[in-house]
This record gives sequence, structure tokens and C-alpha cells, in this order.
Amino acid sequence: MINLILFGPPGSGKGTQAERLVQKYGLVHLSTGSLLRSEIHDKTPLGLEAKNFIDKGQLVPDEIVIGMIDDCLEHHKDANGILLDGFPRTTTQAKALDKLMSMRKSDIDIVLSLEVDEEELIKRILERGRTSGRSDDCDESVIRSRFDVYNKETLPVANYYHEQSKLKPIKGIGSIDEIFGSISKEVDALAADKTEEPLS
Ligand code: B4P
Repeated sequence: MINLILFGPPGSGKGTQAERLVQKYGLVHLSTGSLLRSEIHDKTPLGLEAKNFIDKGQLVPDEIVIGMIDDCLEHHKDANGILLDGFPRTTTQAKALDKLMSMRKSDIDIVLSLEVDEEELIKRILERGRTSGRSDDCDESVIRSRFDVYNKETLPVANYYHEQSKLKPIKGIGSIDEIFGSISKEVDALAADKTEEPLS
């Protein structure tokens, strides 16, 4: 079983690469961004609250997303590995995740960090905004606020996992196939290591 996190700034390709990882490794995909968009689409009370934050380029409060992930982990407790995409985005979320995993006698194995420069990211997000219908993708000032939030609140999460020796930087510029090749190499190496671990 492999539990991994896809980490990176807005528009770095987490959703794009997650789809391929799910296909290749049969992981359960948990994307807090997609879960929140689906709540917004269904106009649930949680969705209506989340929309206020997302439209401004801010993070949705920790307790809301942590609760969502707790429910999903419970629902998928027999999964053959989890792929977290867009979560955790704060160190409070990262610490809560460690607790949720250890309560289920499990752990995060690897954090793949997609590295892309800001100008490329803005280009990608504006391009996506033309077709996605996402309110947070169309306005450059909202996109810039998402980067400010990322730098202030989310980047420290990379350090949190670096200190646990779980962080693997991945060059996130190039073709989608090339990037997936680099990601697969890391996941295959991890899977090989895990198979060699002696049974306890
Ligand atoms: P997310 O849904 O996580 O959105 P994202 O970070 O913008 O995008 P992603 O990195 O998945 O990019 P994609 O593959 O689509 O979050 C949305 C919002 O929800 C957040 O801003 C926040 O408000 C809220 N939220 C979510 N999780 C939260 C949490 N844990 N806590 C609090 N709030 C939370 O790629 C982007 C574009 O680039 C696509 O159009 C794609 O086609 C293109 N692309 C991908 N790879 C490419 C490549 N190699 N070359 C060229 N283009 C590429």
C-alpha cells in the first residue's frame, strides 16, 4: 500500500498528474479542491461557506477541510493506497493528517512536490479559466492572492515533510508525459523499497 501526497502551488498540475497516478497505481484520489467544488455545485451549507473563501483566493478554514478528509479516509479505509491532492495546505492540516493516519495505523509514505515558476502558473491558470468556469481562475488579482496565500501558509508544509525525509521535488515544467515519468520513477522506487521491507 502506498499513501502519497501531490504537493505544489495552484496550477502546478496536481489534478492533471493525479488522474494518471490513479489509473496506473489504483489509488483512491482525494482532492479537497474537487470535493469543495462539488459542495459548491450542490449548494450545500458547507459549499456556500467555502465559496466565500475560494472566490477571494483564500483557503477554506482548516476545520472544514480536515473534517472532509476524515470522512473520506473513513469511507475508504480498505483502499489499496490514497492519493491526496491539494491537502494538506497548512501545517495545522499536515499535523491533523498525521493523527488521522496514525489512528488508522497508517502513514504518508511520500510527498511529491511539483516545482513550476509563478509566471508559467499564471499563464496556465488563466488558460484554464477560459474553459473551466472556475470563479477563482479568471481574475489575475485573485490568482495573485492565491500565490500569496501559498507562499505564506502552504510552503511551510514542504518543510514539515522535508524534516520527515518524505519530500521529493519534481520538475513540473515539460510535457505532461515527461512529468508523469519523473513521478512514476519515484513511486516505483518507493514500491520496490516497500516490497523489500522484512515482514514484522
Ligand atoms: P485546487 O482544486 O487544489 O486547485 P489548483 O491548486 O488550482 O490546481 P492544480 O494544481 O490541481 O492544477 P491542474 O492540474 O488543474 O484548489 C482550488 C481552491 O480550493 C484553493 O485555492 C482553495 O481556496 C480551496 N482548497 C482546496 N484544498 C484546500 C485545503 N486543503 N485547504 C483549504 N482550502 C483548500 O493544472 C492547471 C492547468 O495547467 C490545467 O489547465 C492543465 O491543463 C495545465 N497543465 C497541467 N500540467 C501542464 C503541463 N505540464 N504543461 C502545460 N500545462 C499544464
